[in-house]
Amino acid sequence: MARDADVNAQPHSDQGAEEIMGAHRPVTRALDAARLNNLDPAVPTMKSSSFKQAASALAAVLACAVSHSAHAAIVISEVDAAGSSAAYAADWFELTNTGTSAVNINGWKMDDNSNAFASAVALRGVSSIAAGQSVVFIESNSTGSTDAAINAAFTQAWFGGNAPSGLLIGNYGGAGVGLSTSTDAVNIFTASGTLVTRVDFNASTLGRTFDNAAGVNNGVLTTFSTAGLNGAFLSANGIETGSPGAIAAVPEPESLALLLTSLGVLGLTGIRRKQA
Ligand SMILES: [Ca+2]
Ligand SMILES: [Ca+2]
Repeated sequence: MARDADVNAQPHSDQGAEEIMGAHRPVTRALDAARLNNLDPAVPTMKSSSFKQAASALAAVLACAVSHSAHAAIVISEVDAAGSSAAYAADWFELTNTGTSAVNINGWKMDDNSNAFASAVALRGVSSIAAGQSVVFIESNSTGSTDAAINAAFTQAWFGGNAPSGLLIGNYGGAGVGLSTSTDAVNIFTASGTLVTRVDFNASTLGRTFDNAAGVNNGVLTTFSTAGLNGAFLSANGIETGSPGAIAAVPEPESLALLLTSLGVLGLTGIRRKQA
């Protein structure tokens, strides 16, 4: 029974605290009401509700700006509508992240010149593009069952079977999308249907991809890849010229070492001059 008494004692103790706290409540409520009605001089002149609305609107604008800037960094840097005539028999395009941070492309889609999210098909196999990275997306079927074979044939044709380390290949495919060699387009959408970037192009030249290292957005591609420019080279099988996986020449290990050595020599020369 003593135990019951102890248990019962607790609410009494809480009640005591409530009574003490309760004495301050009217004051707290009055302060809250004053703040809400903007009577407190410490609060900015804008009404609390308007301030909250403005703050949330600003947050939305900033979130949109950040999201937009991340998307704006993605360009369709190369298109090969004549890839279907190549040994690997598949068209492809390349996306490059020209920004300074990775862009999550989960759920992103592509469409051709029907220019509609409703008819767009999923980009698969790649979920993020690192800053400065160029990723190749090769056309396949809608299920992905032919991806591996097509990607291997592509790697064989362009790189003799040995793709450069870090080369990322994704795929897409389905009824309604296909890049025509006469005239067509590539549209890239986010998972929610926002158009990220798009390009149009007219007649293709067999054996040369469209080079868009310049980053044209919502315009017509007119430049064909030329070996030695913007990382373009003649494919290993000697059929096509393009730059899958790059938008600039990647220095060979030997030439990079030579460059670093030259810089080192220049640096030493500079130090010697200062000392002289
Ligand atoms: Ca088409
Ligand atoms: Ca390229």
